[in-house]
Amino acid sequence: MTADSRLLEALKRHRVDKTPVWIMRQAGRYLPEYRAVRRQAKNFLTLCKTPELACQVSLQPVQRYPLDAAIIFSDILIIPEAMGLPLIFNDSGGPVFAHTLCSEKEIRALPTIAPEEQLAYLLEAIRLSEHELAGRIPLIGFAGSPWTLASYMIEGQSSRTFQQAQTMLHQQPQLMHELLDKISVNVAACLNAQAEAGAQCLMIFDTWGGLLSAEHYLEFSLRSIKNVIDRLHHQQQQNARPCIVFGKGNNLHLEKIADSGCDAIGIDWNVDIKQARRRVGQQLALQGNLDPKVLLASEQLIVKAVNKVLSDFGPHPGHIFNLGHGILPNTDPEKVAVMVEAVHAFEHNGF
Ligand code: 1CP
Repeated sequence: MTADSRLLEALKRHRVDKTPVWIMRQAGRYLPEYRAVRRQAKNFLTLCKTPELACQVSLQPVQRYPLDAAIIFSDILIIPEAMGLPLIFNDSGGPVFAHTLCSEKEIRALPTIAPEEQLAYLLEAIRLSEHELAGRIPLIGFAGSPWTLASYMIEGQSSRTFQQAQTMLHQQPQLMHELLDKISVNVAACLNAQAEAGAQCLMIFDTWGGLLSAEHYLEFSLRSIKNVIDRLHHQQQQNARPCIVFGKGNNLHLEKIADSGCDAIGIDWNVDIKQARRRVGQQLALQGNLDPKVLLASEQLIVKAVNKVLSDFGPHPGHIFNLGHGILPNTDPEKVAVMVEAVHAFEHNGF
């Protein structure tokens, strides 16, 4: 079986020869070759907006390791930027919006974007990467969940609690819904355009859904994710690309996420993967969930932890190995090689 079919087959819950593996944030700061290109580009957004460079860094991890997927190098915050919010990345790499959304008037005035125009650089980077990959492995396109994007647009920067966004949700829930609906339309348009440009799999990063209470998660985060997925299905019809929904802190809601129409759920390292599979495994695939900090340990401990995730999942179809969140910038690239090799070497007893 070629690596090309491995990820896509696992997403259909078909049996595969080896568990497919890729790594969230695999193109990034832990790789010296990434840091070199990043220095050359001077700033992070220029890197995202220069298709040749974005293609080059998307391919770096798959040139170094036998990974089963590439992910296009970009960022979730390019959609808010395309919606008119000027974005900068400060020296430590953190995003900052110069102007934050606060009034009803501003939210009502937010535009519907045309990805072919405002995100032309992303679509070109996908076409270039697809050309270079030449069908060897699939390319993943992605976007942030509407709630996660709204959180940054209201807060203006990263935060542990996103209090401004939470305040709007609690004081003006209707306005929050309006904002989420506007973002959902743009997220779906961006994902559909990425599929059209050649991405064979799509992923939604719901990084901050876990900050919400159970009730609010369903009403504000999952509802808008479902809105996005409905629009993907509607526009892609026969040729639908599989969609993975990753959520940090989503353990409570796996059954509900499984009903959203996605093909796989990405789980973080706090989820018990054995139980998660029992809860939803008959319905869709699971992606995850090695603690990224394990890659700071010795080689022996890494192999042991990889084997535990795989044996906990068990000899069932529908597993995509990944970390439970993005790889840490201080990870030794040699340790990543150990992890990838251990995943591919693993054999379930009796198979
Ligand atoms: O200077 C640098 O190199 C900046 C570091 C960096 C990188 C490498 C940022 C800034 N973004 C990225 C790339 C990126 N972002 C990818 C690349 C593809 C890959 O190899 O996986 C992806 C998928 C993202 C997605 C992303 N950006 C998310 C969701 C995923 C997650 O980790 O939960 C989020 C929340 C962002 C916002 C963002 N962009 C950059 C940073 C440091 C952050 C996080 C800010 C925060 O902690 O709130």
